Amino acid sequence: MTGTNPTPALYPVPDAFASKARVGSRAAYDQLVAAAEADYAGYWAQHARELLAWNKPFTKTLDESQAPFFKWFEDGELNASYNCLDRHVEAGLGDKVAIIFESDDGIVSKVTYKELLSRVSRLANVLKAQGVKKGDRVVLYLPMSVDGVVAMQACARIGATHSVVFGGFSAQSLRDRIEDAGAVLVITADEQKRGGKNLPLKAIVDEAISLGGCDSVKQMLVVRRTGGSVPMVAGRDAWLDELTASASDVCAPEWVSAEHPLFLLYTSGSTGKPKGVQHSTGGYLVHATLTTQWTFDLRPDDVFWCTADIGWVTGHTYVAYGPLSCGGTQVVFEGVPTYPDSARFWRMIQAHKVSIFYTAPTAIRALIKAAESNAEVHPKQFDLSSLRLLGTVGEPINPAAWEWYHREIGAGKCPIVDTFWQTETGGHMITPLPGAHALTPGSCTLPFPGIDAAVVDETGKEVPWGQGGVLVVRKPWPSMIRTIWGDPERFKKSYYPADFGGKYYLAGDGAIRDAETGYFTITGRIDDVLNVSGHRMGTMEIESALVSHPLVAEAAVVGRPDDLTGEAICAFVVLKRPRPTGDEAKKLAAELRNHVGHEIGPIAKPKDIRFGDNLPKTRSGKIMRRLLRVIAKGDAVTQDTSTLENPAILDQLAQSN
Ligand code: 7RM
Repeated sequence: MTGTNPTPALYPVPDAFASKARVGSRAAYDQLVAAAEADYAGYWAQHARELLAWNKPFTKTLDESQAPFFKWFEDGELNASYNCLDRHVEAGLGDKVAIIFESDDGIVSKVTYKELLSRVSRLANVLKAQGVKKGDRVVLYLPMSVDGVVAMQACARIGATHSVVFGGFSAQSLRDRIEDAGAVLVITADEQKRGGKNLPLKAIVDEAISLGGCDSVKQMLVVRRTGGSVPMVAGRDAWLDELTASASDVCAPEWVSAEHPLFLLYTSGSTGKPKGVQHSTGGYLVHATLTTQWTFDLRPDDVFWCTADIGWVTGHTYVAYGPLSCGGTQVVFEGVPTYPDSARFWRMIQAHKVSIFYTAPTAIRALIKAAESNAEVHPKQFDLSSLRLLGTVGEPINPAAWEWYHREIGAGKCPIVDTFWQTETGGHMITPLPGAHALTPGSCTLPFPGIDAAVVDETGKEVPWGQGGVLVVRKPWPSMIRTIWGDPERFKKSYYPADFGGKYYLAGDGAIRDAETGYFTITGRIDDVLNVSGHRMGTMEIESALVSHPLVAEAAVVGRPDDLTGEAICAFVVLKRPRPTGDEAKKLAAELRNHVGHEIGPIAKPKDIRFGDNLPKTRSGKIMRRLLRVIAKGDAVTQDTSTLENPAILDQLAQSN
């Protein structure tokens, strides 16, 4: 799948789609690209003015004087929540449904724009009453819920910077994020419901705080979700519904500079601890809005459904901000695709007449497998005729899964937008515009108009089409990461390394352009970041978690291809005691897996754990991860191993599975 150039079996744009699309032809796309090239700042300024309501217009578009710390629309003032809510209510859309919420147990509720504004305003007033001020950080550890969206919007309304932590992260991970962000308040829920189970949330926040380093946290607000009993700390904890009930539902938005940090979102890097990616208000919202309009072609009568959790960037841009900024109607789903059975998505598309559906390749692959073994959960049992556009995100989609998605879900008539982007990019970077681009399975096609993406060699020189290289973005763009919270040096080193003269944004992915069409295919990460089921994991993070176990002397983590999850985590472990075999090895592997789950979260648990007497190392002591990747895959090592300190270990590790 990765590393290969797809055969250009092109799917033309369906006429029925193109004739109504916002960007309705390749010529229209080319014109937009040309407009951005001719007057880069002017292009973005025009969109920023047209797409958003500004309390104070900006006079300067792009400030490059402190590159790579770029600023966009800096002297302009706006409020993200005003743009997502008030302006639609003022335009007469108050009774339009903003969110169709379906709970894990199948209960559906609808929230209009007017109601959403009122809930956001109440919570915003509560936050103010608790002493939260503009610029303060608020950590959200919440289920996928209307409350989650409301909490994000309420922070934005008062100028507080939210940092959502995915509800699957452990107490330790949560603690690290609370401490790094210096959060003053945490919003959580008693419990969350996923797949028919009640899972703790508040208890994990309590544990996180008990681990120390969270002195910045003064208050905790608790959403009542399951009614499960949770201990409340007097003077610190309060039930959110009790406070919002008596709060005013009018709260004037706090106008902030376009550069004001809207949110931090922690993501894995190749080294050390997760980094707090800082996003702006103005530039971020411009791109969230524009991509929702062009990539998804969102229209007033669409029902949009992005299945991503608000704990990930996709749930920020294409749940909490983009669709609301556009005044759209969207589905928000609390549960998982496999509960009560693997037809959940298809049943929901049918029930809510979803017209635009956006999900991850890993979910598609799992549902293909389920449909193939059980006819009852096959999508053909359901009426999916409301669909007009499909999308994928998070990892490369293998052409076979793409074809199935296109045929079985899209009835062969819905374009698929394979959107490449990252936490750091804020919104789509390379993606089809569905009315403009013929599609090739496995290719994210061409850069979004105004995004100057290129494939270069180590010296920063563009490579010819058909030749693989490193993906970079040559010009700053409005929704780009502003810095890593508290660590500007790391921001520079990670994204603007000196290798490319410090001029290009380094995405951390490899890419190749098709020799004929110039279409991009992402070939995967070029650093020590793994992508498991579309979740980003740093190998170093997992290694640190493993070596924090008292029995572990040394660990090396690599990825290996996996049919279902894209990549799987494979850990090579050396214990402080003799290498275990048989049942003892199984028992210890289970223990280490749980340990990693406890340290980081279940998504980081290694699929394979292989024990060795030691690890393959160079004479200077470097672990040869390249060789471990070969072994993890089950391939024979054919590389020259003469520089190894201990070549015999390779045979032992190869047999350790
Ligand atoms: C949105 C998101 C980013 C990493 C990125 C890639 C991979 C994302 C695609 C993709 C191939 C895609 N943010 N990635 N989308 N690879 N095709 N359409 O996923 O920060 O969590 O991950 O995900 O490696 O660098 S993320």
